[in-house]
Amino acid sequence: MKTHRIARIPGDGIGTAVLDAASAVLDKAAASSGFALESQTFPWSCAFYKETGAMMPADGIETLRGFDAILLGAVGWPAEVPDSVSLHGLLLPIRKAFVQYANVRPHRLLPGVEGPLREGGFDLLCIRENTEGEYSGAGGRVHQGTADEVAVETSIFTRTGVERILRFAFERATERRGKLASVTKSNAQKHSMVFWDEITAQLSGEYPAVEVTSYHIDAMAARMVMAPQTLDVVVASNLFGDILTDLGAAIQGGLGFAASANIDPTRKSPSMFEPVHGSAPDIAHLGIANPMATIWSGAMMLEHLGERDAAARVMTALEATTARGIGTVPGRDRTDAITAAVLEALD
Ligand code: GGG
Repeated sequence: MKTHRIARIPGDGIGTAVLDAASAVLDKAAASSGFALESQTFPWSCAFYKETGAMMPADGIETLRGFDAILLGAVGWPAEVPDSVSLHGLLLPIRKAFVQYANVRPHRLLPGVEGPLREGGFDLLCIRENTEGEYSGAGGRVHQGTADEVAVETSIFTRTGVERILRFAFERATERRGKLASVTKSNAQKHSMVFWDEITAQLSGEYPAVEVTSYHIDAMAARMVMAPQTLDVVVASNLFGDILTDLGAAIQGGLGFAASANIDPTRKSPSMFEPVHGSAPDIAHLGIANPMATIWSGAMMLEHLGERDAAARVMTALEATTARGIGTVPGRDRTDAITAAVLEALD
């Protein structure tokens, strides 16, 4: 039987609950589609950091390299571990080491889910640059603790990095409705963002079927709220993409619905699939975490692994569940009940 090797990293807070839910659904879809998911679970998390002083072992990246894909829950918490440690100690090194330069985040309303907007019909795909930009980690602090203290955080944009994410976005727009929105703040940031705009203009000649519009981040934030139905593919830098996709989650009904895929388009390394949301420690022990985003991320993983039929069946089951009104209101239904309903819809 065809087998895909999956590294599971539940992480912190609600990460375990949502990952267990997704694994139950994905395993069932695999079994009925004639393949298997051979999963190994790694306890790498903030709790692991508290015990060992690191978010993952020194050979963590090499361990993950032996897998076909990584499924991650959420990191961040307990509070005494700074968020920057969880991000720079686990998520960002994985994205960078495996050149997962495209963070793909779909935003649309599932049936039965009421977003906060009056016009519900939108279907947009955010592509976030995932390996450089504002999250490069370059910078430092001097004169700490004094009145002269200075902190510098340097954004790094390379031609290779910008060109490859823009090409990826142009290609997604070509496959979809042929519209690409490129997001910068090039009126204020006159080096990196002007560079991004120039490369967008250079590439647009190679994709004549794609209509490209450049937006400033502030205008795009307003457009995603006021007129998301006018958008198809949206591409942005690491920080801007991170912020816009929480906004995308909000218009699709909440963070419980926002899925994501950290993709290495060359397929030389494992890609990583995770919900957009964090560890939500305030609800971690209440049993009410919404597993929809993680199940959807799992469907994206199956699609990436070439299991198109199983991926489509998982999405159909997810949509059948929300169409029944299950899991559609944040905090109302229990994680177990939502998972059971998705499993039942997979029959
Ligand atoms: N679901 C993954 C998670 O815990 N994300 C928390 C977070 O802060 N992510 C920031 C990022 O995606 O760059």
